[in-house]
Amino acid sequence: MTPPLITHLYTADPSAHVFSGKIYIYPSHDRESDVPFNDNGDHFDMNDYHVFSTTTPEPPYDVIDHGVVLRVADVPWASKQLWAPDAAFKDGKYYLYFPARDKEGIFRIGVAVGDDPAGPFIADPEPIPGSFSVDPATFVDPDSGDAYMYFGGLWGGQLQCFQGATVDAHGVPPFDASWSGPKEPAGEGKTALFPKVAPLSSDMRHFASPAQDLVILAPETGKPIAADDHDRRFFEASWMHKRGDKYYFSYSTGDSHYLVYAIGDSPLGPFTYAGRILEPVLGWTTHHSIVEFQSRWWLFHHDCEISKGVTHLRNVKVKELFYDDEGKILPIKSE
Ligand code: FUB
Repeated sequence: MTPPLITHLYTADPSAHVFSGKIYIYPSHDRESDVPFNDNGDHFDMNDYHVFSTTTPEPPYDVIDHGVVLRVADVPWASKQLWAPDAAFKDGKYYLYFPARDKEGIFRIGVAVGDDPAGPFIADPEPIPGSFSVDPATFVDPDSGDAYMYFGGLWGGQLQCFQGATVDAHGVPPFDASWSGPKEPAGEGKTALFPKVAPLSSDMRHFASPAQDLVILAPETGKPIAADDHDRRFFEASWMHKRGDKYYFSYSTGDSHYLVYAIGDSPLGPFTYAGRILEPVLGWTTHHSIVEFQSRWWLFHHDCEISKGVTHLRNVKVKELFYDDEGKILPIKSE
Protein backbone atom coordinates (compact mmCIF):
# COMPACT_ATOMS: atom_id res chain seq x y z
CA MET A 1 0.00 0.00 0.00
CA THR A 2 1.36 3.47 -0.89
CA PRO A 3 1.89 5.47 2.31
CA PRO A 4 0.26 8.89 2.71
CA LEU A 5 2.64 11.70 1.79
CA ILE A 6 1.34 14.14 4.38
CA THR A 7 0.07 12.90 7.73
CA HIS A 8 -0.10 15.86 10.13
CA LEU A 9 -3.04 17.49 8.28
CA TYR A 10 -5.84 16.21 6.07
CA THR A 11 -4.98 17.10 2.47
CA ALA A 12 -6.59 16.39 -0.91
CA ASP A 13 -6.79 17.41 -4.59
CA PRO A 14 -2.99 17.67 -4.96
CA SER A 15 -1.73 19.83 -7.81
CA ALA A 16 1.99 19.13 -8.16
CA HIS A 17 4.46 21.25 -10.12
CA VAL A 18 8.22 21.32 -10.42
CA PHE A 19 9.50 24.79 -9.57
CA SER A 20 13.21 25.53 -9.03
CA GLY A 21 14.09 21.82 -9.11
CA LYS A 22 11.67 20.80 -6.32
CA ILE A 23 8.15 19.39 -6.36
CA TYR A 24 5.66 21.86 -4.91
CA ILE A 25 2.24 20.51 -3.95
CA TYR A 26 -0.85 22.72 -3.82
CA PRO A 27 -3.63 20.68 -2.16
CA SER A 28 -6.96 21.35 -0.52
CA HIS A 29 -6.70 21.45 3.29
CA ASP A 30 -9.53 19.25 4.56
CA ARG A 31 -10.90 19.80 8.05
CA GLU A 32 -13.54 18.41 10.36
CA SER A 33 -16.81 20.31 10.13
CA ASP A 34 -20.27 20.05 11.62
CA VAL A 35 -21.92 20.59 8.21
CA PRO A 36 -24.13 17.54 7.46
CA PHE A 37 -23.06 15.25 4.59
CA ASN A 38 -24.98 15.75 1.33
CA ASP A 39 -24.65 15.24 -2.45
CA ASN A 40 -23.81 18.92 -2.79
CA GLY A 41 -20.51 18.47 -0.95
CA ASP A 42 -21.39 21.14 1.63
CA HIS A 43 -19.38 19.18 4.23
CA PHE A 44 -16.23 19.95 2.23
CA ASP A 45 -15.94 23.18 4.20
CA MET A 46 -12.27 24.09 3.83
CA ASN A 47 -11.07 27.55 4.79
CA ASP A 48 -7.35 27.83 4.03
CA TYR A 49 -4.49 26.47 1.93
CA HIS A 50 -1.04 25.20 2.88
CA VAL A 51 1.76 24.67 0.34
CA PHE A 52 4.14 21.69 0.60
CA SER A 53 7.41 20.84 -1.12
CA THR A 54 9.53 17.74 -1.47
CA THR A 55 12.70 16.69 -3.24
CA THR A 56 11.59 13.08 -3.65
CA PRO A 57 8.29 11.43 -4.58
CA GLU A 58 9.50 8.13 -3.07
CA PRO A 59 9.66 7.08 0.60
CA PRO A 60 11.21 8.11 2.87
CA TYR A 61 9.47 11.38 2.02
CA ASP A 62 10.99 14.71 3.01
CA VAL A 63 7.88 16.88 2.78
CA ILE A 64 8.08 20.43 4.10
CA ASP A 65 4.87 22.20 5.14
CA HIS A 66 5.33 25.87 4.23
CA GLY A 67 2.32 26.82 6.33
CA VAL A 68 -0.85 28.75 5.53
CA VAL A 69 -0.55 30.75 2.31
CA LEU A 70 -4.13 31.95 1.87
CA ARG A 71 -7.28 32.04 4.02
CA VAL A 72 -10.87 32.50 2.91
CA ALA A 73 -10.91 35.61 5.13
CA ASP A 74 -8.15 37.09 2.92
CA VAL A 75 -10.28 36.84 -0.24
CA PRO A 76 -12.60 39.86 -0.49
CA TRP A 77 -15.16 38.21 -2.79
CA ALA A 78 -15.29 34.74 -1.18
CA SER A 79 -17.62 33.40 1.52
CA LYS A 80 -16.58 29.76 2.06
CA GLN A 81 -15.38 26.43 0.68
CA LEU A 82 -11.85 26.78 -0.66
CA TRP A 83 -11.85 23.72 -2.92
CA ALA A 84 -9.20 22.22 -5.20
CA PRO A 85 -6.47 24.77 -6.11
CA ASP A 86 -3.69 24.89 -8.67
CA ALA A 87 -0.62 27.04 -9.29
CA ALA A 88 1.41 28.36 -12.20
CA PHE A 89 4.65 30.26 -12.81
CA LYS A 90 5.13 32.87 -15.47
CA ASP A 91 7.52 35.80 -15.94
CA GLY A 92 8.89 35.69 -12.38
CA LYS A 93 5.55 35.47 -10.55
CA TYR A 94 3.68 32.55 -8.99
CA TYR A 95 -0.08 32.34 -9.32
CA LEU A 96 -2.39 30.38 -7.00
CA TYR A 97 -5.77 29.64 -8.58
CA PHE A 98 -8.64 28.56 -6.34
CA PRO A 99 -12.41 28.07 -6.35
CA ALA A 100 -14.65 29.39 -3.60
CA ARG A 101 -18.29 30.32 -3.17
CA ASP A 102 -18.93 34.02 -3.61
CA LYS A 103 -21.22 35.98 -1.28
CA GLU A 104 -24.25 34.70 -3.26
CA GLY A 105 -23.17 31.07 -2.82
CA ILE A 106 -22.02 30.66 -6.45
CA PHE A 107 -18.64 29.04 -7.11
CA ARG A 108 -16.15 31.32 -8.92
CA ILE A 109 -12.42 31.01 -9.49
CA GLY A 110 -9.96 33.43 -7.96
CA VAL A 111 -6.29 34.15 -8.38
CA ALA A 112 -3.69 35.15 -5.80
CA VAL A 113 -0.19 36.26 -6.72
CA GLY A 114 3.19 35.79 -4.99
CA ASP A 115 6.94 35.99 -5.53
CA ASP A 116 7.76 32.55 -4.17
CA PRO A 117 6.26 29.11 -4.95
CA ALA A 118 5.75 28.64 -1.20
CA GLY A 119 3.72 31.82 -0.93
CA PRO A 120 2.36 33.90 0.61
CA PHE A 121 -0.15 34.88 -2.07
CA ILE A 122 -2.26 38.04 -2.26
CA ALA A 123 -5.73 37.52 -3.71
CA ASP A 124 -7.15 39.76 -6.40
CA PRO A 125 -10.24 41.62 -5.09
CA GLU A 126 -12.63 39.99 -7.57
CA PRO A 127 -12.87 36.50 -9.09
CA ILE A 128 -11.49 36.04 -12.60
CA PRO A 129 -14.12 37.62 -14.87
CA GLY A 130 -15.96 34.93 -16.80
CA SER A 131 -14.98 32.17 -14.35
CA PHE A 132 -17.45 29.86 -12.66
CA SER A 133 -17.66 26.39 -11.08
CA VAL A 134 -14.62 24.67 -9.50
CA ASP A 135 -11.35 22.78 -9.89
CA PRO A 136 -9.11 25.15 -11.88
CA ALA A 137 -6.10 23.46 -13.51
CA THR A 138 -3.62 25.72 -15.22
CA PHE A 139 -1.37 24.48 -17.99
CA VAL A 140 1.54 26.44 -19.43
CA ASP A 141 2.50 24.74 -22.68
CA PRO A 142 6.22 23.92 -22.32
CA ASP A 143 6.78 24.48 -26.05
CA SER A 144 4.74 27.61 -26.85
CA GLY A 145 4.60 29.23 -23.37
CA ASP A 146 0.84 29.75 -23.89
CA ALA A 147 -1.24 29.34 -20.73
CA TYR A 148 -4.70 27.82 -20.36
CA MET A 149 -7.14 27.22 -17.54
CA TYR A 150 -9.30 24.10 -17.43
CA PHE A 151 -12.14 23.99 -14.92
CA GLY A 152 -15.57 22.71 -13.97
CA GLY A 153 -17.21 20.20 -11.68
CA LEU A 154 -20.70 18.69 -11.66
CA TRP A 155 -23.29 18.69 -8.82
CA GLY A 156 -21.76 20.57 -5.83
CA GLY A 157 -19.34 22.18 -8.26
CA GLN A 158 -22.36 23.70 -10.08
CA LEU A 159 -21.14 23.20 -13.67
CA GLN A 160 -24.63 21.97 -14.65
CA CYS A 161 -26.12 25.28 -13.48
CA PHE A 162 -24.49 27.18 -16.40
CA GLN A 163 -26.16 25.64 -19.45
CA GLY A 164 -28.32 28.50 -20.78
CA ALA A 165 -28.19 29.66 -24.40
CA THR A 166 -27.87 33.36 -23.53
CA VAL A 167 -24.59 34.67 -22.15
CA ASP A 168 -23.31 37.73 -20.33
CA ALA A 169 -20.53 40.08 -21.48
CA HIS A 170 -17.94 37.45 -20.46
CA GLY A 171 -19.66 34.69 -22.42
CA VAL A 172 -21.14 33.01 -19.31
CA PRO A 173 -24.74 31.77 -19.17
CA PRO A 174 -26.71 32.96 -16.11
CA PHE A 175 -26.61 30.73 -13.01
CA ASP A 176 -29.71 28.53 -13.06
CA ALA A 177 -30.48 27.44 -9.48
CA SER A 178 -33.03 24.89 -10.71
CA TRP A 179 -30.06 22.67 -11.68
CA SER A 180 -28.56 22.81 -8.16
CA GLY A 181 -28.01 19.52 -6.38
CA PRO A 182 -27.24 16.08 -7.83
CA LYS A 183 -28.57 16.83 -11.34
CA GLU A 184 -27.03 16.57 -14.81
CA PRO A 185 -28.26 15.85 -18.34
CA ALA A 186 -29.45 12.25 -18.75
CA GLY A 187 -31.22 9.99 -21.20
CA GLU A 188 -30.97 8.54 -24.69
CA GLY A 189 -29.29 10.85 -27.19
CA LYS A 190 -28.12 13.40 -24.60
CA THR A 191 -24.48 14.52 -24.68
CA ALA A 192 -22.47 14.82 -21.45
CA LEU A 193 -21.51 18.21 -20.11
CA PHE A 194 -17.86 19.00 -20.78
CA PRO A 195 -15.14 20.72 -18.80
CA LYS A 196 -14.28 24.27 -19.78
CA VAL A 197 -11.04 25.68 -21.13
CA ALA A 198 -10.02 29.31 -21.51
CA PRO A 199 -6.71 30.70 -22.74
CA LEU A 200 -5.15 32.93 -20.06
CA SER A 201 -4.07 36.46 -20.89
CA SER A 202 -0.41 37.43 -20.54
CA ASP A 203 -1.07 38.81 -17.02
CA MET A 204 -2.34 35.32 -15.96
CA ARG A 205 -5.27 37.00 -14.16
CA HIS A 206 -7.87 37.10 -16.94
CA PHE A 207 -9.29 34.90 -19.64
CA ALA A 208 -8.04 36.00 -23.06
CA SER A 209 -11.31 34.74 -24.55
CA PRO A 210 -14.48 33.24 -23.07
CA ALA A 211 -14.33 29.72 -21.69
CA GLN A 212 -15.37 27.07 -24.18
CA ASP A 213 -16.20 23.35 -23.97
CA LEU A 214 -13.29 20.93 -23.98
CA VAL A 215 -14.96 18.22 -26.03
CA ILE A 216 -14.19 14.57 -25.21
CA LEU A 217 -15.01 12.05 -27.94
CA ALA A 218 -15.77 8.34 -27.61
CA PRO A 219 -13.10 6.44 -29.60
CA GLU A 220 -15.58 3.88 -31.00
CA THR A 221 -17.93 6.48 -32.53
CA GLY A 222 -15.88 9.68 -32.82
CA LYS A 223 -18.88 11.41 -31.22
CA PRO A 224 -19.02 13.33 -27.93
CA ILE A 225 -19.28 11.14 -24.83
CA ALA A 226 -22.91 10.44 -23.92
CA ALA A 227 -24.50 11.86 -20.77
CA ASP A 228 -25.42 8.39 -19.46
CA ASP A 229 -21.85 7.08 -19.86
CA HIS A 230 -20.93 7.64 -16.21
CA ASP A 231 -17.82 5.44 -16.46
CA ARG A 232 -16.28 7.90 -18.96
CA ARG A 233 -18.06 11.24 -18.77
CA PHE A 234 -16.31 14.24 -17.17
CA PHE A 235 -17.35 14.99 -13.60
CA GLU A 236 -14.53 17.08 -12.01
CA ALA A 237 -10.76 17.26 -11.31
CA SER A 238 -9.35 18.54 -14.62
CA TRP A 239 -5.63 18.13 -15.26
CA MET A 240 -3.54 18.68 -18.38
CA HIS A 241 -0.05 17.46 -19.14
CA LYS A 242 1.99 17.17 -22.30
CA ARG A 243 4.26 14.26 -23.19
CA GLY A 244 6.06 14.45 -26.52
CA ASP A 245 3.69 16.24 -28.87
CA LYS A 246 0.52 14.80 -27.30
CA TYR A 247 -1.76 16.55 -24.81
CA TYR A 248 -3.27 14.41 -22.03
CA PHE A 249 -6.44 15.66 -20.36
CA SER A 250 -7.27 13.65 -17.24
CA TYR A 251 -10.26 13.86 -14.92
CA SER A 252 -12.50 12.16 -12.38
CA THR A 253 -15.73 10.43 -13.40
CA GLY A 254 -17.32 11.35 -10.04
CA ASP A 255 -20.04 8.90 -9.09
CA SER A 256 -18.27 5.99 -10.84
CA HIS A 257 -15.04 7.00 -9.03
CA TYR A 258 -12.42 6.51 -11.77
CA LEU A 259 -9.49 8.67 -12.79
CA VAL A 260 -9.45 8.55 -16.59
CA TYR A 261 -7.81 10.39 -19.48
CA ALA A 262 -8.20 11.48 -23.06
CA ILE A 263 -5.54 12.37 -25.65
CA GLY A 264 -5.50 15.27 -28.11
CA ASP A 265 -3.27 17.17 -30.52
CA SER A 266 -4.14 20.65 -29.23
CA PRO A 267 -4.62 22.08 -25.71
CA LEU A 268 -8.09 23.21 -26.82
CA GLY A 269 -9.13 19.77 -28.02
CA PRO A 270 -10.94 17.85 -29.20
CA PHE A 271 -9.78 14.95 -27.04
CA THR A 272 -10.48 11.25 -27.49
CA TYR A 273 -11.11 9.09 -24.45
CA ALA A 274 -8.12 6.77 -23.95
CA GLY A 275 -8.67 4.79 -20.75
CA ARG A 276 -8.43 4.55 -16.99
CA ILE A 277 -5.53 5.70 -14.85
CA LEU A 278 -6.70 4.71 -11.35
CA GLU A 279 -9.46 2.47 -10.04
CA PRO A 280 -11.75 3.75 -7.26
CA VAL A 281 -9.98 4.57 -3.99
CA LEU A 282 -11.23 4.64 -0.40
CA GLY A 283 -13.63 7.62 -0.22
CA TRP A 284 -16.14 9.14 -2.66
CA THR A 285 -13.87 11.63 -4.44
CA THR A 286 -10.79 11.00 -6.52
CA HIS A 287 -8.60 13.85 -7.80
CA HIS A 288 -5.04 14.05 -9.02
CA SER A 289 -2.20 15.69 -10.92
CA ILE A 290 0.50 14.28 -13.19
CA VAL A 291 4.01 15.73 -13.26
CA GLU A 292 7.39 14.82 -14.71
CA PHE A 293 10.26 14.93 -12.22
CA GLN A 294 13.81 13.84 -13.00
CA SER A 295 12.65 12.10 -16.23
CA ARG A 296 10.00 9.95 -14.46
CA TRP A 297 6.27 10.57 -14.34
CA TRP A 298 4.29 10.76 -11.09
CA LEU A 299 0.59 10.60 -10.23
CA PHE A 300 -0.33 12.61 -7.15
CA HIS A 301 -3.80 11.77 -5.84
CA HIS A 302 -5.74 11.28 -2.62
CA ASP A 303 -7.74 8.71 -0.72
CA CYS A 304 -9.22 8.51 2.80
CA GLU A 305 -6.81 6.05 4.41
CA ILE A 306 -5.94 8.14 7.46
CA SER A 307 -9.58 8.89 8.35
CA LYS A 308 -10.56 5.28 7.54
CA GLY A 309 -12.99 6.34 4.83
CA VAL A 310 -14.50 9.67 5.97
CA THR A 311 -15.12 11.24 2.54
CA HIS A 312 -14.11 14.79 3.36
CA LEU A 313 -11.02 13.91 5.45
CA ARG A 314 -8.47 12.85 2.85
CA ASN A 315 -4.74 12.34 2.45
CA VAL A 316 -2.42 12.91 -0.50
CA LYS A 317 -0.43 10.03 -2.01
CA VAL A 318 1.96 9.68 -4.96
CA LYS A 319 2.60 6.78 -7.34
CA GLU A 320 4.90 6.37 -10.35
CA LEU A 321 3.09 6.42 -13.69
CA PHE A 322 4.21 4.42 -16.74
CA TYR A 323 3.37 4.68 -20.45
CA ASP A 324 3.43 2.00 -23.12
CA ASP A 325 5.32 2.36 -26.41
CA GLU A 326 2.32 4.05 -28.04
CA GLY A 327 2.03 6.67 -25.32
CA LYS A 328 -0.93 5.11 -23.50
CA ILE A 329 -0.89 5.35 -19.72
CA LEU A 330 -0.60 1.96 -18.01
CA PRO A 331 -3.55 1.81 -15.59
CA ILE A 332 -2.74 1.48 -11.90
CA LYS A 333 -4.85 -1.49 -10.90
CA SER A 334 -4.85 -1.41 -7.13
CA GLU A 335 -2.80 -0.49 -4.08
O1 FUB B 1 -12.10 19.07 -2.42
C1 FUB B 1 -13.41 19.44 -2.77
C2 FUB B 1 -13.81 18.77 -4.02
O2 FUB B 1 -13.74 17.36 -3.90
C3 FUB B 1 -12.92 19.06 -5.21
O3 FUB B 1 -13.12 20.33 -5.75
C4 FUB B 1 -13.30 17.93 -6.09
O4 FUB B 1 -12.47 17.74 -7.19
C5 FUB B 1 -13.32 16.77 -5.12
O5 FUB B 1 -12.04 16.22 -4.93
